[in-house]
Amino acid sequence: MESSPPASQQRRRLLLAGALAGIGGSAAHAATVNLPMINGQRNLLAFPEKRPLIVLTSRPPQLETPFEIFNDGLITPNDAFFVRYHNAGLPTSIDADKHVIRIGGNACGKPFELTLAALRNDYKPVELVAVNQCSGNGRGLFAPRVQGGQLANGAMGNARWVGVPLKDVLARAELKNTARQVTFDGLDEAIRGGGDFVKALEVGHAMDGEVMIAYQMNGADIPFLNGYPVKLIVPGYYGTYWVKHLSQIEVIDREFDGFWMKPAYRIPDNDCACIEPGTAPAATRPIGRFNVRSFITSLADGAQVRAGAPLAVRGIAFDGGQGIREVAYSTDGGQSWREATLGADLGRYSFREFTFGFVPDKGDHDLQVRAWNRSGQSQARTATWNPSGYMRNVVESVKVRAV
Ligand SMILES: Nc1nc2c(c(=O)[nH]1)N[C@H]1C(S)=C(S)[C@@H](COP(=O)(O)O)O[C@H]1N2
Ligand SMILES: [Mo]
Repeated sequence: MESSPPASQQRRRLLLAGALAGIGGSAAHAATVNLPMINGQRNLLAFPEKRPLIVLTSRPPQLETPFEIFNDGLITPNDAFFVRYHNAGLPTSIDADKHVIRIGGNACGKPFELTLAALRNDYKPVELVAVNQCSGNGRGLFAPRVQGGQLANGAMGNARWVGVPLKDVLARAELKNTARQVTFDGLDEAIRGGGDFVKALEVGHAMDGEVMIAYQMNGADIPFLNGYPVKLIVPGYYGTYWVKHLSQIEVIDREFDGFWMKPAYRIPDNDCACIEPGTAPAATRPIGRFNVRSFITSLADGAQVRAGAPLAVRGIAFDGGQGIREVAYSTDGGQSWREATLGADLGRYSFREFTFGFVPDKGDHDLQVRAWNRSGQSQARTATWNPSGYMRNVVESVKVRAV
């Protein structure tokens, strides 16, 4: 008698091809949302393992999380987590039992192949709650507008990652003392233009003990579109470094200058990472850590509330890894500020909840929140600008009407 493969194996072999092919056809009947920007109308569609999300492009899938989901809890559910790919040549089927990460490069003394089984069995796992955020989160809100995916603020999410410190894996690779950078490549490929998506970290960063090869997200396998079966986690750093379907790691003796490190994903090399619109930066550097951000999640811009009744407001704040120290709120468009109450601390890379309450008088109210991290960094009071639409962190405004 023929036996079917064990359940674990079936579960770990995911097929995407058919599912992705079917998606275009249903777009005509899709529900839509209007993001707060000109040309902001988007379809909501359910891709494999995902609930209906905001579609920026369908090939490759680029999906944004509807903002109200951030009010459901501090952890972003796997089926609601945003998706970003650069190249249309993404894998449609991955057998995790056969997946290997090849480790080599000209500054690697002992190249080897790491299977998923070895990753799970031969190393001590670590767990970390960390935000992943696209460099271009909020790009569609830039003024003047810039080229690139016109995202509102839903290209971010917070998850509990389980995996192995990259440091422990690299310890077995016997790095040569010429080692300068480590590069990361995934299974997806370029179909045309742009080139294969490969990213690099300084060797000291790669060895800091925090950068992790994750195989679990919120207690489950990583969803296919978020990098199944393994993904690089670079806590506090923009999502561009969080390489999905990780399949190759190279330790090299030079600075890597592939397209996705140079000229892509670079910011003006100054304190604000910003320039005057229409000018060009004198010098650039690779994008790095998140700046400080905070958002009201319990009220949408334009919401109606009850005049004279206590209103409980809730939101989230995060930064690049110092941790949030304080969140202030204003109910009068930023003229006066009070301190909000911080919620549970899930770690310095996580979303941090805050709450405040007030009793709105009849009329219009401009609600704003502004966070500080533990080294005193905060948010821009007026939006800064850069040509790629990266690192938006202006104090956002939520206007409500009390009736
Ligand atoms: N293999 C691969 N990994 C990738 C990318 C990609 O195009 N290919 N895009 C990066 C970018 S720019 C972002 S913002 C994050 C998004 O992660 P997510 O799709 O899991 O939300 O993936 C990163 N990792
Ligand atoms: Mo990104």
